[in-house]
Amino acid sequence: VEASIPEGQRAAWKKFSATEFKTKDEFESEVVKHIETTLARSLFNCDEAAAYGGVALAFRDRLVIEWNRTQQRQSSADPKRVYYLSLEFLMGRALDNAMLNVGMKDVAKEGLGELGFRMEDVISQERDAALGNGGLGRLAACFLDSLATLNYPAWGYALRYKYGIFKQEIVDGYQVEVPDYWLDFNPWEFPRHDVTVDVQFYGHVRKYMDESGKQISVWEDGELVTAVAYDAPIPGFGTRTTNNLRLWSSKASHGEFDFTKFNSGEYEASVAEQQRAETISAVLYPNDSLERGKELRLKQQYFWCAASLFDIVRRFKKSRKAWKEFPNQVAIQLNDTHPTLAIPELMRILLDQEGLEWDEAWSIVQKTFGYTNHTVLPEALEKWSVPLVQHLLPRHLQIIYDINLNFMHYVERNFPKDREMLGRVSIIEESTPKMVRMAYLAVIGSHKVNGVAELHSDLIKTTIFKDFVKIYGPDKFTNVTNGITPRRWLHQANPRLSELIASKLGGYDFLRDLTLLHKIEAYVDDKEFRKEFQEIKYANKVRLAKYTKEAHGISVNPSSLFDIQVKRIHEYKRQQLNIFGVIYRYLELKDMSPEERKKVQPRVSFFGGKAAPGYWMAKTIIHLINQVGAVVNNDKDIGDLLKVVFLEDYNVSKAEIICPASDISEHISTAGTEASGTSNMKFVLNGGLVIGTCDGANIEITREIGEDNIFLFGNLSEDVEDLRHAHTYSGDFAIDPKLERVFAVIRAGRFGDAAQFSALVNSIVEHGDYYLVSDDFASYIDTQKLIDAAYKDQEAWLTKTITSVSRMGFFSSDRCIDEYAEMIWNVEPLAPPKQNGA
Ligand code: CBF
Repeated sequence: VEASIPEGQRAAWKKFSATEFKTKDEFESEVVKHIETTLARSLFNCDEAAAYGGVALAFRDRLVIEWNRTQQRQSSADPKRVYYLSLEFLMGRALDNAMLNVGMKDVAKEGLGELGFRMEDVISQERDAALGNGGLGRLAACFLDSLATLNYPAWGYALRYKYGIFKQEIVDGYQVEVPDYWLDFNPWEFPRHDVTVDVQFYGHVRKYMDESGKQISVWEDGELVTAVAYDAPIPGFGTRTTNNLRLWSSKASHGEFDFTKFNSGEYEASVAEQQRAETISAVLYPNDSLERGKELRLKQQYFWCAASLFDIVRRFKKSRKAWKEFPNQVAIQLNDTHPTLAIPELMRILLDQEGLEWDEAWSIVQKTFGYTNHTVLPEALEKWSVPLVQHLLPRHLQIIYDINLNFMHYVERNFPKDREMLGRVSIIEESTPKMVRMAYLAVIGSHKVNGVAELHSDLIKTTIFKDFVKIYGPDKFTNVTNGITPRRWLHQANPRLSELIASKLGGYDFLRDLTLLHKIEAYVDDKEFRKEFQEIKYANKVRLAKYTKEAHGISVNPSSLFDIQVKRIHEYKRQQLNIFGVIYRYLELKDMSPEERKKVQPRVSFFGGKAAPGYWMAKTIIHLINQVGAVVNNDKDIGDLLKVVFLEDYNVSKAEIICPASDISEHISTAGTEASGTSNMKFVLNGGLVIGTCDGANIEITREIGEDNIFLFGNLSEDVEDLRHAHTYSGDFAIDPKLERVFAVIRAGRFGDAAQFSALVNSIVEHGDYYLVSDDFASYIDTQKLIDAAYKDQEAWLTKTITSVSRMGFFSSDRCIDEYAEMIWNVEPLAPPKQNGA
């Protein structure tokens, strides 16, 4: 490693090199120092927010020491590295995670007590880093945690959005979006003003022949925007490896401020360029499984890909290895199609800047990239219009056309009889305007393509990528079933359960090897264990009930069955099925005599999740949920028998309170639409059961925990297309009578102005019921009845939950990362050297 301090002065450096706090007193001294100096507060004006700042900075110092060491170790060993390109990293809060991974939380808790603060209050001051929409972004965050924990040399690359996903407020039952100023105080990031990349847009391409007759392409003119790196340390658990998440922020390339314009009185123009440049990294597009092509989004994608690739190539070139070694040093994973422009960008670098021939460059590119598909929904598959790409990235469009031409030749040679195949698989869709199909480009430019659960990986091979399986053979396609990090989703979210498990397994090794959980199945009949397990669930329900009261003023009884559906609001996830089911339950309760009601299992239906701001139907579903809540929760006949709660602004830190508190959680997507789902895993790992369709990872969860421990219902994915066809063409599509009853009361205005909900109802009654709500309604209601009955037998229920937890070992994101490393990346861990006593 190159060092800037000369040999003679290193002794002094080593003597004064930063050290970690090791005792309570040292911790307190660090906290007070940071509060008094870094934050300029004192004994007399230190609130919880300042205390959070002091503690976060004290822990950050510890992190940074290991982070520097890890980066030095990786630079000198120069192993193959993984680069995870994801436009979203839904990190949540960092402090609690840092304390767990770095250790010393107990010491800190005691020290904080001495300084006059409670740890929980301080932790809750932190704002979520909400740089993601939902499952895809949270998966990326779990993967970073696992990569560091397993000592893989890995970097995450994304954008430093000034505003993360919007904050959701519910006003009169409607979702209202307000900005999330998460960067107001963020102690976890380090601006690297010396690490910048100038990214080019627009302009034109000039071609000429050099002396040797080789055609040269030069991308000229246009506009430059500077990418500035901001780094965040990602600590592993039980290891000193601390990896890096690099986020790019955009700024004008010619400085922030144009003095000439200012001096001539053009005050607004003097900062306009800066504002235009900053817009690129200003907002996270708040869409999940729904792509809307906007020029700014394409700009974001290229800006991020170009800066990241420049950085990756710069690091590779330091090793002075030959270009053919690039894929042996670099594995780039494309998290969905969002980073697909990295493929033509790497081609551009290799061809135009490094002078490689096409074939060599293309072989390097294909060996370097892997692509993860996260959805088969047609509306979520990205396409960009050719004129837009031509305008913004003229050289890339040429490269994409060349990639396509070579690919077309290949297909033509291998499938000369299947003329239509060319049109079907072409990267360019011959529409008006022509479109670039990003998923096809990602498949063609990668050596492996994976889905995220078994059913999903099978489906992509028989639907969207069917032709590509014929072209490349099945081996190019693989499956890596998603997982979650047990550090956050068990230990942090549910410390008491984690402690109980540790007490039986003789320590916390299960947090690094989740398959060890199987050993707790031996305690399924152990009275003490059962009692404590049940008490923990109850305490977690009390915690959620307290939160519900504080945040929403709604009292819920923790002895009720807690039924939870939290995730993005989307028709395919079918929150509408759930709320229609709640209405049906309400009508049945209303029909009952007081005596009959006494026999009923009380239930609280919790919902949570954001709707994309432009997705009207999803917003209507939120509105209906809130309207139903307003009626049901105030109905004296009903009392505690049924409550409906919409938990506002669902995010990662709230999920940490919500997931441990469920008895039942709902994962009820139309079969074949949810690629995997990961909250299903979080709920089961925390001792809740699932009502679900045969979709995504529900299927593998069933395989692992056993059919007796899950409540499955609904049509199967293989029948979905036929049912849809029948709705449209057979003419005898009849709405389920129970659902019809629900619609009748909605139409009668029981939950407010019926007109507000007519589009939602009509999507089922008149417009073909694409998501099969009516087809699955009866089986959903019947299954909910089974759940009520099963819950009455608390002992049997407890056995199911304990058994399920013990069988969840497969769903650790550590397992996923090892699978990616072996099947896709071909990378090895680089463990830190053992320290004394470690
Ligand atoms: O693979 C992670 C998750 O990604 C999505 O959220 C996505 O954005 N496409 C899917 O909808 C989830 O099923 C999946 O778990």
